[in-house]
Amino acid sequence: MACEEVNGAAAKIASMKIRGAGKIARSAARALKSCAKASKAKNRKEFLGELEESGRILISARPTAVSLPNAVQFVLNRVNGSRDDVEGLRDLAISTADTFVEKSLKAVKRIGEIGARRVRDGEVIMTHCHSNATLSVIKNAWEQGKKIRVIVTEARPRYQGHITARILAEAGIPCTLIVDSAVRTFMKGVDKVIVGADSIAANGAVVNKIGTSQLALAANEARVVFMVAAESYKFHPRTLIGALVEIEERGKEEVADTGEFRGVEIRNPAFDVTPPEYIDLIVTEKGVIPPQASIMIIKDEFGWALSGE
Ligand code: RUB
Repeated sequence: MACEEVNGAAAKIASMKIRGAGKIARSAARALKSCAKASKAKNRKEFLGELEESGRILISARPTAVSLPNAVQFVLNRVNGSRDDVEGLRDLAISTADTFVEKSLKAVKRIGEIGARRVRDGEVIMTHCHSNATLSVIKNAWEQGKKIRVIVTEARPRYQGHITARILAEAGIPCTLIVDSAVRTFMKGVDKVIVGADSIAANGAVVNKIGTSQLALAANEARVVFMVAAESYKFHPRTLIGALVEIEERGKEEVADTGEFRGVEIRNPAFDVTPPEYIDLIVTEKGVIPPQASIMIIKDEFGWALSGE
């Protein structure tokens, strides 16, 4: 049986109280840590079974951000690989979950430092939705004294752009909030688009909040640099062997009052895919890569041999 924290974290991820690929990953690692701490398992088999089950519950909370299964696998792979008794496994699960969270936070910070080098004084940046990796780049550039300005899309239907706009305003960074459909109108005055990622495929395609690919198209048309800020655990190992990233379709009621639109089909895909041709660079904590080098990050992070294949 999974512990309360695991069920609680899974429910918060599903309802988007916890959201954004990085935060989702860290909360899953923390939930596994709580599960390990609280476990009353009497032997290895029971302990590993509980952790496996908790991992399954967490992974099934939301399908698109690969950071979630990657975080769970990070902990499970290490624990499964140990021959220790229950107490040893417990300590290992706790320390591995802590390591994941620490590595993740460091990665976001490092992406900020590396990405900010690509931002020039006076630039206008456009971003979409709310991405902590993107904000790390923007805040770093600002703290370096670069007088940047940010255009933020609202990101219907959940308006995560409002979160970004508030954070930028609190930091004193000039920002303009626009509706999603105004992207092309504003693109002419933009120097760089920076967005986050939920999953990056082996071919460099980036899965991110619905509407991201529209920004990419408009940026391509206006010859504006399109940059993605993403930690290496956002790269999807199974795309190496042809797996497709599942695009989450959320409830219709997020889009409109269903009672008012009887007989109308309402669709609500939460993410879309931006092909590598529209992406100039991906900033990871390991450095800047062209999207076509995504396969190297996957190899470096996960190896060629994928578990379960
Ligand atoms: C959030 C979203 C973000 C990425 C990256 O979607 O698409 O751009 O998750 O975020 P949702 P971060 O709000 O549906 O979770 O850089 O913070 O990991």
